[in-house]
Amino acid sequence: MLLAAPATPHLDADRLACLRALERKVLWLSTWMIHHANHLRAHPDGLKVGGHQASSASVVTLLTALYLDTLRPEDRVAVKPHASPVFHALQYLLGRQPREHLERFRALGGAQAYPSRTKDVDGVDFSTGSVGLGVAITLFASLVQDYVRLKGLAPAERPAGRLVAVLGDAELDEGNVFEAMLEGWKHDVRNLWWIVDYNRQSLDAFVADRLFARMDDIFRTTGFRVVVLKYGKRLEAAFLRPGGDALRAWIDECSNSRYAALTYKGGPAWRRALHDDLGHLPGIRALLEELDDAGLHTLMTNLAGHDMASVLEAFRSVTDDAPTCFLAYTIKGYGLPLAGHKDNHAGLMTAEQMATFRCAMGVPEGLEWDRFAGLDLAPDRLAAFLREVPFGRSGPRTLTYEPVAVPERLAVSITSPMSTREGFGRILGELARGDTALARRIVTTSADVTISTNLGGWVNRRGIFDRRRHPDPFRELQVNSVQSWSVSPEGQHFELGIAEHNLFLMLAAMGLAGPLFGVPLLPVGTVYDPFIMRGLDALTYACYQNARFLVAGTPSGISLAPEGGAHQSVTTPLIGLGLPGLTAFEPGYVDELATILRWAFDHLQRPDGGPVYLRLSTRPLVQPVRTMDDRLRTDILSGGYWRIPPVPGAELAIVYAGAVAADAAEAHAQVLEDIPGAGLLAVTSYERLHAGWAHSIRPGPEGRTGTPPHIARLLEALPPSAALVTVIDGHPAALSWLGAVQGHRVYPLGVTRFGQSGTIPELYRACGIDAEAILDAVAMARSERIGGRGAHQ
Ligand SMILES: Cc1ncc(C[n+]2csc(CCOP(=O)(O)OP(=O)(O)O)c2C)c(N)n1
Ligand SMILES: [Mg+2]
Repeated sequence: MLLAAPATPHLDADRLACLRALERKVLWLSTWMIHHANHLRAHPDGLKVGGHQASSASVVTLLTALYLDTLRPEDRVAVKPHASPVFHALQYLLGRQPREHLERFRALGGAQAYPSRTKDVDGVDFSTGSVGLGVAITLFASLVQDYVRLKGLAPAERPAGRLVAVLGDAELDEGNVFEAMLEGWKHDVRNLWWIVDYNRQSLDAFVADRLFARMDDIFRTTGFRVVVLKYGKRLEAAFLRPGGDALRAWIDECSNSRYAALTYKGGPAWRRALHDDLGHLPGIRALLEELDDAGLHTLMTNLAGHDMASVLEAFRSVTDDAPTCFLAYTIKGYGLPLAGHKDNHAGLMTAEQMATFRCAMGVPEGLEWDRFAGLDLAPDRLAAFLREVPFGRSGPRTLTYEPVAVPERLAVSITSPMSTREGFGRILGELARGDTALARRIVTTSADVTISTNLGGWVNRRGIFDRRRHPDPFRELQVNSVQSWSVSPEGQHFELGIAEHNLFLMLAAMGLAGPLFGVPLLPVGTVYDPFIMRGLDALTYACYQNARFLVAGTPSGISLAPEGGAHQSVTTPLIGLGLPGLTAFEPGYVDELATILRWAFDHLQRPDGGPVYLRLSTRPLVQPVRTMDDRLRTDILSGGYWRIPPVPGAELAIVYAGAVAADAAEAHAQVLEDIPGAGLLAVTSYERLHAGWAHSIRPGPEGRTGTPPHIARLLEALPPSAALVTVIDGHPAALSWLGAVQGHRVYPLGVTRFGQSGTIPELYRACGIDAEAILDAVAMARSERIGGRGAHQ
């Protein structure tokens, strides 16, 4: 016996019936997909496949309402990672995901465990997986949408979309979400919907009851409208009956864990609890008598997040562009025997439970993948409904766009001595001067270090972006300053607060402007190199989604000198070397940097391109006077070149990367006195050298092309007995692998402890990367050659 849900007058009954039927199907398909992957596919390695039946069930109504009713093609969505099966089931119903991919959920080439932009075929807008990041990127993507639209860059026929995140409540434990909210508030973010699947459970635990009492304050404080979806239509109707106020108060005061435990236990447990606590009220006694156990359970679990009519009403009630947080009460595992159990996060239904569930869903054996089997509406009617779903008319979710032409060369006036950081500022300053297509598509951003990373010149010319024009009182009052930064919709620089996480999420969002909004941007971000760590998960996330951006890390290494150890980066070369998809360079000289930057602007736009990281230094170096010929250019871009090639049979080479170029050259000049033919090898990208080498030894059609990798061609100039002394202002492992290419002995110098304040000579001495340290290593290499490895000990 069920308590009837009241009709909602302005919701078309036919539409509601279709949505309810399809909601059932989405619950079935997502649960079945996980069950199939775990129980019905062969697993030779014996590993559990996993999948999240409870997390998925929790969000079925919300996602069904969203995808089959609310979303428009221009909207973009980040779906909470553990709802991947629900997302894929919906795309399957819409004809955007082939059945084989569902059958291969969590298998190679099948639907991915967590929605993936790059691996899934059914139009994932934002990858998710590391909780909190998918939420925050929607905020930055909304700012980027404003940017391209206010500049008239977006296709005219394409309306502004909503940026939507459907998130688990525990994602709000991630600090990065709040960092993003503050930044969004500062920038007056619009068109943003965050829909919280508020099941009050995380992986291990129940969300603290007290926490969410504060949550809507936090949202409102940062400019969000909060729409709470708490009780469904049945419960709302029950609250209007005699004793209804007490019933509402009872549920309101019920702790999250008690409510969940009662949900798990079902009708008899609800009856006992209500009888004990409210049985003295005649209205409640009447209710308990009227309903059987199943009806009582349905009533007591009728939260708005599972009530299609309530969800549709809430979504449709928002018609303006104010950022909105929907706090939707749900039950983890709703509709499944896992519902409410405290251990349900990784819980999987047993074969018996699944068989019972299949019967309850009316799905005949053998028709488990059928789109409509077991539903009480005719397949034709449902198919017709699905054909009309607005989101279904999206076309490909990844938009195509024309790349921007990059000139053959980037101009830079090189003075000597000069640092690569200064060179970077000058190249951008030069670009800012001209009204080229390239300059128009560059958008810069920095987390409060615009001036100190030398972006000031660019910003002086191109201005700061904001949705609104701002006056500049300093200029009006004629206060002298080298920074004259106008703030307007024409600006091309996004000024962010210090949070590096936000910087990388912004770069990720900017770097997806092409596929998301049809407008390729060339994002350039700057960050103090050591603080890459501060945003590392977001940088990884950006690379994981193949967002296209360039980030310059500067200052880097102990070469920063007086600023001290907290600001001196040590391990960033290894990040550059190791992050998949990221191409990393550490140029020593400014002409190398100009060559690399030009290449990078092109690489960012290529189908097989990717993001680029430049590790730049504040150390001024005397610049070489030379012509950049094709050979040198190619070598720089391939990762290295002989500044002084070794003579045939030379027994030693000094290999360096970045700002230690001067010390390497000084040591080399001295070495020549004893070893006349010694070589001096400049490494501009340990990452590219390593990638080329790794690729060449990889079996299969992609690798072992027969062409030796660039590093092998360079090192062929040395006999196998030669030694390499490598040096870098960073972790020595960035270069020490070079010995494995041709079997050369390696003496790797670099920084292996945290730095401190001092002068460059003092710090280079202390960390063993100055010319003297290089010469010591050379002496060791020579003695070992005579006496065999270890002879110096
Ligand atoms: C950054 C990060 N930390 C930890 C995890 C592991 N993890 C996966 S889901 C989860 C809890 C999620 O709870 P909630 O967001 O409430 O989602 P629900 O399953 O309840 O819908 C955790 C800790 C993760 N995916 N990402
Ligand atoms: Mg949760």
